Amino acid sequence: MFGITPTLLWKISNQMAIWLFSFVSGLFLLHFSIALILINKEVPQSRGMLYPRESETREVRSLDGIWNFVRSDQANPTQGVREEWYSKDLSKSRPTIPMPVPASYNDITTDNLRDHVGTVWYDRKFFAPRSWAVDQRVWLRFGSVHYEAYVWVNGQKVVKHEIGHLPFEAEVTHLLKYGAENRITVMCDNALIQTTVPQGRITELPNDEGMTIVQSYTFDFFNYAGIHRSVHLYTTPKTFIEEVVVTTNLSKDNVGGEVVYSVKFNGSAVNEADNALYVRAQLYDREGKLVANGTSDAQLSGSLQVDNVNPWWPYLMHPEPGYLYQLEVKLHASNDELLDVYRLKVGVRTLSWSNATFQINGRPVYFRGFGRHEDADVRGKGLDNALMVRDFNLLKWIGANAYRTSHYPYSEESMQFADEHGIMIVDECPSVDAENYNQELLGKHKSSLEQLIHRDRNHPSVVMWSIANEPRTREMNADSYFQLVANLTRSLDKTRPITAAIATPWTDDKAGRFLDIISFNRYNAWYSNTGRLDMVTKKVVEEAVAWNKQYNKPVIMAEYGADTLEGLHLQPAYVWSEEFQTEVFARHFKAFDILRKKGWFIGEFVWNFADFKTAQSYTRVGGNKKGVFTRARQPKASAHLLRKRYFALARELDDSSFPEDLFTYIADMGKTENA
Ligand code: BDP
Repeated sequence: MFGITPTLLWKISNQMAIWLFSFVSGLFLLHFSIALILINKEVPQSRGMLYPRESETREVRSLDGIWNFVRSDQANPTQGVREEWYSKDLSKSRPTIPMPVPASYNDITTDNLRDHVGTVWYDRKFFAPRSWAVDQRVWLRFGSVHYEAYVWVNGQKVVKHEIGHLPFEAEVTHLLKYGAENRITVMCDNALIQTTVPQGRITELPNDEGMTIVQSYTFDFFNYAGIHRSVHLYTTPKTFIEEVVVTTNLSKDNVGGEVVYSVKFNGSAVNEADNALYVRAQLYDREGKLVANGTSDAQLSGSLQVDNVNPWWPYLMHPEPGYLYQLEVKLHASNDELLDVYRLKVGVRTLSWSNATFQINGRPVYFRGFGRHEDADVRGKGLDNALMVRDFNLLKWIGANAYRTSHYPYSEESMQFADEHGIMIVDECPSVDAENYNQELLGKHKSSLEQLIHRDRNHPSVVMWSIANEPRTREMNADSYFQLVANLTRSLDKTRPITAAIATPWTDDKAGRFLDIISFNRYNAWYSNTGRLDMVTKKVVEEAVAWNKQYNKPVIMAEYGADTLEGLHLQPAYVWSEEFQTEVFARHFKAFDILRKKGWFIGEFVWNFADFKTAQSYTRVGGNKKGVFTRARQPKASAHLLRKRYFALARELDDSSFPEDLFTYIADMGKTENA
């Protein structure tokens, strides 16, 4: 057991306490207007968690595949823990069904597993080779389990992790049977309450059979759950490289590059007196040529100078975008013995920002991109390489240079892909629609950012941290809450600016002053003035100007769009039709072009890249249909329009050329066509 009574019952009572608290504090507020005092407590520091990579000192083994699966009785979510289902094969406690890993479990079966609330169980067997018993450590790592995970190996507790979309790991060296079969058991809980990130509510409601538990949430995507990303076993030497942090610099003319690294090791096998470990760092270019090397100082830090450097540039900003070097880190003992080797990709680039611009390698950036979701038919939020590669093909086809990981951290594999392809990422933590600010929520929100930054700090593609989506920033406490969240983020990474996507009207917002860049979400002609295409351009311009005036910071429109049913054509444009989405976009483009001239408007992000699933609602036909692509990743009419705009912007701002098929031949229009 994990020392606490897991999960749902505890959560429900916890939630009731919070309701009670907000009710009581609500009474107080009425009479005395006293704000809840939020205390800035330390958050736990992540350790290790380097992406698992093979090397001459490390082995990596995937545990992906078909696992056994059991859902708990919704009314009895802690039964499996009380009855110790983890102590033997799950099939001995309950009939199991096959379940793919990685995948969300919700849409796999034909019964209503989709709407299950509470705990589910997974297990599988694996073999630990005899060779692993000698002189090394074995680690068990999960790319992500949503929302909360409890893990046992051979019936022994290993690790507990809360908050989805983030990796966690634990050493299992001492728990494995080597040269024998082992069992791994995972209990996963999807319940969201007022102190989880994101928040939700659990209510008990009468149904035809008596009472049932219902999960609700305000955010607009389906609460997919399960083992969403790969599960790995990997080995390290006893004394090993635990962390590598890389930052980069460029000379003014972008000709000289610098890679600054700092390494942490871990290892009980190291002699106490032996404080003379050192690191040899070597940097290789794309062709595998060694371009710089050096030896660290005693703190295992150092820097490498790269002459005639190839900086990392975003897609279409340079003929060779996404240039990556390979950094090879070798940990040596004082007697020069090679202890451990870890390699990672490094992009050499600088970021800078002011109250009007955002620059990469000294050149101003204008973001043309998307809000997205990790979402697909059948596998839900499960990692899917085919889908990921298709999405990057579409991003490049359409000429985008950026996306926001709305509304949670995306897979590590997709971050690596973005590095390779020069796609800039606004990296968002899992806080969406935050409200009823409380101390416990603050702790978890901060922890989600700490874990995110720990995971993603070395990615050149990550150019900004988004600390929340549409938090209720007019609420009492929003200012002290976001001050603490922003301060923590800044203390963890000074090299990237901070934003949040805000939908609260600028007049009521209490968070913008803590950000470096203001992002706002607004659905003109959709949620406000539905259908009124004549009420878009002016409103967008006015709102962006107001945000800029209020905070004197660069402004991005982080969401705009319209639900569109593929194949529905209505002329003149009418809501839900392809014509309407196209027109809504065009009216926004006009506003963006007016705003671009003002000097501080730095980006446009369409909502959404593709259609995605949501909770059931009468405003959603099979999910949110604001995609420019369908859920099957085929273009709607608006995609062709957006493509023309994004390439036109790239040509105007970054001098890139048009793809040959951008314009369809219509007639011999001389210079006007494909000029
Ligand atoms: C915005 C949210 C986004 C929703 C979108 C919509 O940030 O998650 O999907 O609205 O309603 O407010 O389409």
